[in-house]
Amino acid sequence: MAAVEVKVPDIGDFDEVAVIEVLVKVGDTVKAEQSLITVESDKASMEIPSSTAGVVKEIKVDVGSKVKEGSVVLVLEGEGTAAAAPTTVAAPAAAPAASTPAASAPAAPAAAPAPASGGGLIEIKVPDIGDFKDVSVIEILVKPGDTIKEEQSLITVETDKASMEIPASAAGVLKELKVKVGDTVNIGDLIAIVEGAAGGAVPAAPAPSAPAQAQAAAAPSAATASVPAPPATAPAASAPPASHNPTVAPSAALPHASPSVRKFARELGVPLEEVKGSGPKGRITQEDVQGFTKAVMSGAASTKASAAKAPAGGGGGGDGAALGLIPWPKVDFTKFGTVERKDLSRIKKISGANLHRNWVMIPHVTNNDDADITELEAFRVSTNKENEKSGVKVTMLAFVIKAVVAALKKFPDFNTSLDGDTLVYKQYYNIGFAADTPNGLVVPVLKDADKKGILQISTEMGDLAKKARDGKLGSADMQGGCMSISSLGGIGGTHFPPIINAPEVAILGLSKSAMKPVWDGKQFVPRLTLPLSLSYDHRVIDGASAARFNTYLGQVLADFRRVLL
Ligand code: CAO
Repeated sequence: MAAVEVKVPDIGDFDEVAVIEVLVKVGDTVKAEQSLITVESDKASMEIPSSTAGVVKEIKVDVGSKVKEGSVVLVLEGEGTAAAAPTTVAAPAAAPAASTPAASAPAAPAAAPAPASGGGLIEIKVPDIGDFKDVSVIEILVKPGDTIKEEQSLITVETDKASMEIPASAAGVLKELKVKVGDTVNIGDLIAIVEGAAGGAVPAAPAPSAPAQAQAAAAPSAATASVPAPPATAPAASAPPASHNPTVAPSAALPHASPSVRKFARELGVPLEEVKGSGPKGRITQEDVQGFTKAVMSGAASTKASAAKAPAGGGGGGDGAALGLIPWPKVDFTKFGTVERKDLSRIKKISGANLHRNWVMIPHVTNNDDADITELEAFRVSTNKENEKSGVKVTMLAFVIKAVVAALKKFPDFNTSLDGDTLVYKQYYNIGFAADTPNGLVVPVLKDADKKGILQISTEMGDLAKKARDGKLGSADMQGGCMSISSLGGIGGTHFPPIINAPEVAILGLSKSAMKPVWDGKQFVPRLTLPLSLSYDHRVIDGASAARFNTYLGQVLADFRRVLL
């Protein structure tokens, strides 16, 4: 077991870069090529990988430290044979020839701007980007018709270890873009066609007096002879090149985050520019991305895109393009009569965005049933009479909340949330209820309903409903729900399919109870029936379970003694 110093490899022309993240700690077992630290200059952020496997004995840098080629990052207790590798990392001279030392001529002439068709059109191609293969285009920074300056960034590309911009080597008017977001590109691929400013090809070397390598570090050029080869930094011929290619700059327009955080955000579909960074200088950390995701999923926040795309009725803001739909019809209603325009309330915009996402993303099925509440209603009426003086009014909803808790206990799959391919089972019983307010729909959550009696539930529900109507609900009042109930019983209707309140997996809709003739085996008898509409997430709950849940719910409402069984 030899102690091995892992050093910063050749990072091109960067003198010093700041350590912005230390990704391992003493005692960690690291694999070869695992990222150890993230460093950042004003032009690139990159992760420095380990060239060898081993156990971290000592870390020689902190967040904020400045490092340069040759600085010791950490000391590893290596695994014998690989022990020599770090030395290779830090010593360009030892780098394999395949890693193209900077001093050797890049394949730049091939990437030099060349008239595409002779008439002043210049092809801009992906420059020599070292060992990178199939890098993803994550951003297009220009559009056809734009007048672009030399060295203006055209696209941003990203690997899992580095993000960088590809600039134009020639000024002119952008005639055609040859790539789009999501494409993968390689050295030599055509990015764009530019009509040269002076009607001709732009000189291949924008600053002939500057040494090629230095120039490239300052302004990597997509199509000029000044594009350098990547520095000789590969720890091994097969090593990932990400940390070794500071020859292209990261997007200034991109939020401040390391490549791995960027990748993490992209996998979750999180718009990084909407995430507030809590790291130094506002850098976005993995925890920030997780926090944002949780806030969106719980309904406490929404992304700009979802808010814009989910106006009531599906029209207006969203064009449906994301779903491959034809655009929302644009109609000049004034052609047919007088109209008045009113902006949606803030609550409507937020709830609309959430409802839209839930409707689109959750495969809903609704199971309809009727509960016989004849006896329960009689009990409710007598309870209200007895408690008249207390001022607490008990409605059917309080009993339904208790019955739902009993059903959740019997069918725990309904008290879950999906987290990727994992189901999170909750061992608490918080029930949300939709409340109609002058400004729109909100869903306060009644906490620990299993521990409360009907009178306490009725009191708390009344308080929460009042707070809702007064616009005074705090975000804590609306968080932590297990399942929601939407009661239209006080208004009317028979059955309706309520929309699940993600990340919950089921919602119960209540409609107006009515006297119905029910066959008791000998005759029809009048029974008060309460319509139950149970919408469930079919990814989590199958139809048979839903039918059992709804049936059990009806049985409990018909006779609460069932809960004791
Ligand atoms: N069948 C028949 N009558 C019912 C009933 C039912 N299922 N549920 C309630 N009622 C009666 C109540 O007993 C009460 O009668 P009285 O006035 O004679 O006492 C009356 O309807 C009004 O009840 P309520 O609405 O004040 O009380 P609640 O506990 O049933 O509901 C709340 C409280 C906050 C949920 C409700 O006021 C509300 O906002 N409902 C609308 C929810 C909603 O908008 N859902 C749709 C969401 S999706 O767009």
